[in-house]
Amino acid sequence: MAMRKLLFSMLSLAVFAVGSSAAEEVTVTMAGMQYKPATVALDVGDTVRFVNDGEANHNVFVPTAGFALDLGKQEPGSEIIHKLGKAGTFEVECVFHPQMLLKVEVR
Ligand SMILES: [Cu+2]
Repeated sequence: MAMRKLLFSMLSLAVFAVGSSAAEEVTVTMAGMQYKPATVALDVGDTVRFVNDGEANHNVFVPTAGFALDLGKQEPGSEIIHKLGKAGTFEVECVFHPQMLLKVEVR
């Protein structure tokens, strides 16, 4: 009887997980002097997890008007989670490495 009750609880959880519209999270890594992936498309309320898995300091800097952002120096081994607040397209740069570019499209 207890087993049956447990099974029912697990099924309820599974249905809940599928039915809920949980926010999505995409991981962007910074090793090799580049953001990977170089383009992400997400919805308002979703999050981007910036992971510095390289050996240099990196940064998340957004120069795009209306989306200006500077998350400061991000050291190797650290991560920053950023929530996307509004729709639009903006570019992310690293102030230390001008060749690092990431395009973020928020729907
Ligand atoms: Cu960098």
